[in-house]
Amino acid sequence: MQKCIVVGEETKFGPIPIKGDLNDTLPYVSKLGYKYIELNLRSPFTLSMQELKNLLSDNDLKVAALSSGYPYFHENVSFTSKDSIQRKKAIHRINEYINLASLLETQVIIGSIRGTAVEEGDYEVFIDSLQQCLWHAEKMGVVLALEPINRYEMNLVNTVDDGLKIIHLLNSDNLKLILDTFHMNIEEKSIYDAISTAGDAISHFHVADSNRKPMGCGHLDFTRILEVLTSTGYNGALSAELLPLSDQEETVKLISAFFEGEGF
Ligand code: LER
Ligand code: MN
Repeated sequence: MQKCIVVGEETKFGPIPIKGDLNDTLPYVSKLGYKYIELNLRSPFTLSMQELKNLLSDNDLKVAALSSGYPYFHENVSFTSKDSIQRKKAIHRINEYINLASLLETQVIIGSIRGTAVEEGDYEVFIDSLQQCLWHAEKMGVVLALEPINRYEMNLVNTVDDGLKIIHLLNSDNLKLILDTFHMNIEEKSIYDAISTAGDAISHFHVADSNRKPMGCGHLDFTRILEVLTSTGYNGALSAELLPLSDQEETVKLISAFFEGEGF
């Protein structure tokens, strides 16, 4: 497994430990010793492809996953939008992230973009949108990582079982799960069993403590979580997606202390 940290541009989405201009943040995380980042971009076109590639290679960084929540938080579009033009826009925007992911050889997280089911039939609409993106992802050789998210944020796909049901339904090697310890702590009967059940469907992993603060600030047992995760054969990134404390340096210090303590 590799230590990883979420880096993003300014957005309404809170749990990004390092926010700001990528020209400043990428050199910063590289100096902190990270080789992998998760990128939360306002748009796949924030930087030209060449600029982004140069910035990554100059700082010896690889992208473990691309977040894709920006169109949901800032453009008011989702996979379940009532207005079909808005829904098509959400699909189109995710397909643009898929195109970028293909060039960066990474995966795309499918989280908040799912939107909310409000009436009968909305689940099917969500599945239809996801299927359309999945066809594009298959064509581009990109994995979509579906994230179970807790009920206070979303009502579509809260648990690992919900996610696995969709994986079985759509039956594609390009559809996987990203698990998040913060959400699992709210939704799962046992975080450990949920990780084991997800098994080789896991393609990415978010770490945050029970209160979504840096690991060590809450009550999750990360040593045991990592033991179970290792036993599934997972060898991807452990990505710190968490709420920054008021002091960014302190946040980064706590994340580093966690990774060091776990032998990274
Ligand atoms: C995104 O990775 C996440 O965990 C969600 O809380 C997004 O709303
Ligand atoms: Mn997450």
